[in-house]
Amino acid sequence: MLKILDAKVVVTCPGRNFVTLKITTEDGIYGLGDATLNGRELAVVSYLRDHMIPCLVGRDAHRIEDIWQFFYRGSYWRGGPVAMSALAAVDMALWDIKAKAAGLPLYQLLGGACREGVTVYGHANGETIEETIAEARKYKALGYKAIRLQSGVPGLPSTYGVSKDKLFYEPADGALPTENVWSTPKYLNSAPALFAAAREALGWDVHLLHDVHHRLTPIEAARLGKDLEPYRLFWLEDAVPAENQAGFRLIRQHTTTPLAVGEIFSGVWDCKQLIEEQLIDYLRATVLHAGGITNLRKIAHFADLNHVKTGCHGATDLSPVTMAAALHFDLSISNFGLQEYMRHSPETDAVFPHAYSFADGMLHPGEAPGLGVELDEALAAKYPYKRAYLPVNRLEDGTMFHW
Ligand code: GCO
Ligand code: MG
Repeated sequence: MLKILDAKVVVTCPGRNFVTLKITTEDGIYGLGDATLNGRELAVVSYLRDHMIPCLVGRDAHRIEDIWQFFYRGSYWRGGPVAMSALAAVDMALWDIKAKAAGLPLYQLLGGACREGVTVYGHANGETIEETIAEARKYKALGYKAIRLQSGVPGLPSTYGVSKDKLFYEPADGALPTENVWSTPKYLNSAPALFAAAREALGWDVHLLHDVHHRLTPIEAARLGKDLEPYRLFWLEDAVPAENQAGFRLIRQHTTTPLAVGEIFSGVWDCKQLIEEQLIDYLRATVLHAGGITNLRKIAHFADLNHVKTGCHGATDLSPVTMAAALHFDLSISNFGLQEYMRHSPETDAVFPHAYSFADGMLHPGEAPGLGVELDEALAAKYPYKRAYLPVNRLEDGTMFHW
């Protein structure tokens, strides 16, 4: 028995908001879990503080599956991003504790390494095609084997994925939501040209990816997939909003461009049909928003049976705690595909010192016991929470649209 003595939530904003759960046991071992839900951070804080922590204290930290079931099956109102992010934070912290108690890096408890490292993709973006390609060249020079390309859409004032700061992309940019403008015809006319130019300039020995950010209908996505086929994308991400899983059938019938989806999924019920019918190639669900390592492992095993690989979300709104958890997970599963990696700012890295490191296009979680991430609480306290929203999107005629 490794009794849980206490649990607390730390909110910090070293450039952006992060919510961290720290669970401490009677033996003095503690574990960290990330509970950050971009733009809705304080809802998860309340879920943890007001509803979960009172039930955690006194339990045996070793009983991870039972605690997971207690909070999932045991709550009448279950699922959804707020509850599943809170549950993920508890789960990550418990795995951190268990691995620290065993004196092993977490991936060893998950079955050991299936590969030498975790291949990652970086983000190259620019206002113009030329700018985007110049950025992609920098990633190639750093050793990246896979690069996501996003470029400005001519005729639109701003475009998803094209940041002011090339290195540290941060979409949650306003104390109230920023309003963007979108045009599907303009986008569909410009996206294939980016990849034609990129193949010409970068060659074929680098994987190229693209994120549509949920903005097309299935038939539009089918057309884009077909237009991009000559450029052999590694994946086309979030081509349509995924609420209607059957909608992917139509895209699938028309194109061989590999499909990825799932960064906003909270669990298997968001992707059961997508996996079962093999309508996607890569599942982007994360340890954080999909209920923790315990839950994501089950989903990944189910995906493996259906020829679907993983491609965990790894944007900067997931803290280094999630990045570490993802790396241990990625290293240990058989059907790993690719991991997203957007570097955190130096301020964030200082608040969360970590054992993972990048070399030759791969990340490795390191050999520190547990997740291998610390939280510098004194430094965290110097960066108080700042309200920040993700943008919203309207069509050119003013109609509210997906962001
Ligand atoms: C990605 C994502 C992010 C999200 C962000 C929202 O592929 O990395 O689309 O950029 O927009 O994580 O919170
Ligand atoms: Mg995305």
